[in-house]
Amino acid sequence: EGNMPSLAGRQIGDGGRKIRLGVAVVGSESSWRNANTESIKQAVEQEKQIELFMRNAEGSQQKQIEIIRGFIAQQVDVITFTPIVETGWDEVLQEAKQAGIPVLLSDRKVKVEDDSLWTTFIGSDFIEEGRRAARWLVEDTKASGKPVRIVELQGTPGSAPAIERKQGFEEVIAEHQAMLLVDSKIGDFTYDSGQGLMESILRQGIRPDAVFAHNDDMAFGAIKAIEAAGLRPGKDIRVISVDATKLAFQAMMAGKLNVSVECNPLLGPQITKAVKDLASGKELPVHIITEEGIFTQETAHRELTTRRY
Ligand code: GYE
Repeated sequence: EGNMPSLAGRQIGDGGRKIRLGVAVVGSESSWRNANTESIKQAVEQEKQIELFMRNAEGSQQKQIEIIRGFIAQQVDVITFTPIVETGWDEVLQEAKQAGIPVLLSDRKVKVEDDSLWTTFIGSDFIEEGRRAARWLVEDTKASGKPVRIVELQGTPGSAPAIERKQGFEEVIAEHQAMLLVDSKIGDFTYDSGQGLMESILRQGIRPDAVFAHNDDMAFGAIKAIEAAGLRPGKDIRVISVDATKLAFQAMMAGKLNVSVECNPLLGPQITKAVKDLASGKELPVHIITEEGIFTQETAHRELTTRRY
């Protein structure tokens, strides 16, 4: 930990100039993402101590690397970014470290040789989210005693949430003989990818008992495709997703989505707190993990009124 960049003694924050925070968001692929970006903006707006430089990588790792390089050249005090994929960050994070700029990972993790290249990860436990999705399905189907044929719609290849949701889901279904993953397709967390993948699955004549989509938007696309094929989503084919956005609650209340595992996008306040702690020389924990639940059609009603995203 000793070689971590430190802001102490730079005369920023309390009593000094503002803390310059560079944020490189990953894109605008889903409603979860839009809520996450908005949360960061709003949290910083409420902080008189922090000045925000926010840029959107629009789904491109190359662009995100360029944005981070721009922040380094601009000499921001802290960099926060959501790595679109896990790998390929060693070089640019080395550059940030050499410039003495601490890096906070927001929402998604990285795999790098040297973990001292980043300071703190703030976000969810994606493996647990995958397990929760699978556990629900095991519970919901166990009375039937029949095999459960599952198709999976994966998020952006190489991204932490796609890798880890798959891992957690598979870990649980492996313990149950009746659970059969008959197909797993690669999408990108968008509505369109969910729709297109589900269409092609159904066109091949596959009629699964359940679809596990790695996020709500892909599940909504899949729901559309299931309906277009004359089947009833939520009944003929169970639909399971992750995120639990407002639209997911509406889909659950309409009976089309069976369950959504919560993934909280409202990370802004934790990020601004971490930035202020850094500026005042406090040591940050390596992981700041969000607490989350799971919502079904039975509990959707209660939550819908209070959901902000
Ligand atoms: O589940 C999905 C988004 O990284 C947790 O990215 C995030 C995921 C989220 O596009 O909707």
